[in-house]
This record gives sequence, C-alpha cells and structure tokens, in this order.
Amino acid sequence: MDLDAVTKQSVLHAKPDGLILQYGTAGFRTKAEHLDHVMFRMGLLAVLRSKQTKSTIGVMVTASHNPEEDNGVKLVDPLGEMLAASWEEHATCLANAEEQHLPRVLVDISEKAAVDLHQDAFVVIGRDTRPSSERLSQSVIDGVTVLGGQFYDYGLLTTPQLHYMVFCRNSNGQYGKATVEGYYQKLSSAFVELTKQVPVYCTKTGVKHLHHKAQEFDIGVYFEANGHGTVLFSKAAETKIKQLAKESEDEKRKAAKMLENIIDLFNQTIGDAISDMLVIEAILALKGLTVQQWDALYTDLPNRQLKVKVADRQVISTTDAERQVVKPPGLQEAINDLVKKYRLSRAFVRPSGTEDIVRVYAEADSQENTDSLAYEVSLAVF
Ligand code: 16G
Repeated sequence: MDLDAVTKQSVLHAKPDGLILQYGTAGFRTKAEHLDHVMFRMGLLAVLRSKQTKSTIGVMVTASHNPEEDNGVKLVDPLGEMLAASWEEHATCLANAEEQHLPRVLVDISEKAAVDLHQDAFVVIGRDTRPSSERLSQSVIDGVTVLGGQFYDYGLLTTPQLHYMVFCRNSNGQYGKATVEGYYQKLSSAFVELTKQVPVYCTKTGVKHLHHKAQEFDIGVYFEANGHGTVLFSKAAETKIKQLAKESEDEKRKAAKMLENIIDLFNQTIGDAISDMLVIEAILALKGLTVQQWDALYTDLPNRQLKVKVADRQVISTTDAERQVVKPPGLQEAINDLVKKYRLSRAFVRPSGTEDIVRVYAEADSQENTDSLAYEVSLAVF
C-alpha cells in the first residue's frame, strides 16, 4: 500500500473538519457537497474489500429517493449482497478519520480484516442521474486507483443493476452477462418464457393432423383458418374436473362445474359448427360480452391466399408443417428472396389435399404488399 500516495491524493478530497457520518441502512447519505472525501475513501475501502474477498466489489453512487441535492454511496459484496456488517464499521471508521490519521486507519483495517495486500483488486462503479453523481464517482475512481486497484465504470446504472453486475463477474458469467444488455436480455427472455400462454404448434393441413397433436395435451385447442377446430380434454383432465365439481369447496366447485358443462358442450370427436357456436354463445353470455365486442378483441393482420393451377400439383413437396418447399429444387430459395423484399413478411406454398391446385399463402406489413407478395410467389410456382 503506497500510503504516501494516499495522503497526497487525500488532500484533494479533504474531509470537512468535524464532520461525522455513519454507514447507515443504505450506506452513507447526506448533502452531496459533504461527500467528496467519503467517495474517495470508499474507493480505498472497496480495494481492500476486493483484495480480502479475492472478488470484484461494487460501489454505487446514489441517494435513491432522497432529494436531488443529496447523494450517497454504498458498497456491494461479492455475491451481489449488501456489504458485510463488520465492514460497515470499517467504512464508518475510514470515512470519519481525520486527514492525518487516514494511513493508520487503512493499515488497521487491513490488519483486522487480514487483507492480503498483494492480491489484485477489481471494483465496478455505477451512479444515478443526480448532477453531483458523475463528479463523485470520479472521486471513487481516484480512491480505487491510488491503491492500485483496477476498475470498470458502468456510468448510469440502477442500483439493482450494479448488484447484478457484481454477482455476474464473481460467478464467471454463470448468473448472467455482466453488461447492461446482458441484464436486459436475461430479464426479458425470462419474462417472455414466463408469460407464453400456452405452447403453440403447427401441423400439416387437415383435421386428422391437428387432432392428433391436440391429443398430446390435457387441454388441446386446435383450429384452422378455414373454420375447422375443437377443444380436446385428456381423460386425466376430465376426471380431475369431474372430481372437483363434486368435492371441492364452493368457489372451486362452481368453476369445475362450468368446465364440466363446457366439456360436454364440445364435440370432441371433430370440429362441429353447432357445438362451437353454442360454446361461444355460452362464453359471451358468462363474460357479458356482445358479438361485436368479441370481434373487436382480434384484428386480422394482412394476409392473402391464392390458388395456382398447375399441371401436376405433386411436383411440389414440403416439410416443416408444410411451411418449407423441398421439391422442386430452387423454389424455396426463390420464395425466400421474394419474402426478403417485404417487411413483416412470410409466405408458404403447398399442394392442395382436395383440389388439383397449389395454394399460396402470404403475409406482409400492408394488404397491398401482401397481395403483391402472394402474386409474385404464385408466379414463382407457375
Ligand atoms: C379438408 C379438411 C380440412 C383442411 C382442408 C384443406 C377435414 C374434415 N377437413 O376440408 O381440415 O383444412 O381439407 O384443403 O379433414 P386443401 O388442402 O385443399 O386446402
């Protein structure tokens, strides 16, 4: 520890005479104008803590919800938690040491905490949007560097983000990537996974394919754009619902009874317009919705289906639930090139299973573009 260098630097971050501060619930907090020396010293302390734990330590410059003229600083321990209580005492001692005692207090802390001074130190820093925060985090950096510590300044960061960064760095990336993008990536992909309603699958066209797929679930809803579809309940789900309709307490029994009747209202052997209509009527009545309100829940995106007459529809064969052409060679590539010309677009072609034609399906960002994509794809088929 180069104590001479510390003393020299410390003069530039001099402690106001007689000022006593306490490392409180969320670190040090007071008027920003009184915090420069505390920031410098927390930079020093973070280096010692980093050497002692052989880990990255975080320093956050913020006073959270306090008034704008306040500021504050707290240290983040290796697993992303708050600084250990024993080190809060060291922090308070160091922050309150009069200028001439600073070297001695540093040595005391190192001895008491058995800090290996030869160990490398790494400190990450974050700050809030207060006008004083940038300058104060520079004081932290001065403290870190004068003790030979390395640092990474994240700049603007929320406090939980800094805790996250510290843990990521100390878990070799196991907890996540120690970048702002990594943080958002982790949260957003977990959010998307969590809020996916139900798994969705595509099958080849035709009730027989959809029906079998839907049988794999406790409750399987299948439908085609042309109107075919129904809902299937597994034996296990039906038994459970029937049992709840008899045995459970009032609220649950009422819900289970409703489901029991819904099961009977569906024709589970195949889609059935009469049965589907009654199910919809029942749901709208129970929810107090009009047909118009129901219709307004859903807006069709631009789409177009075209038929192309061909000499032999069997020359086209497909894979991936009829979404990719495998034969004739070159057709899928031609479709891909056309799709690339439009925004939010996709297009499929498949031989009809009921007529001597090829069906072309297209989507794009507007109806006009959709129509034009469908037309271009049908020319490629032709
Ligand atoms: C039949 C199928 C229907 C499918 C349609 C496709 C049944 C009960 N109906 O109507 O599920 O969507 O054929 O015809 O299986 P396509 O291949 O000519 O478009």
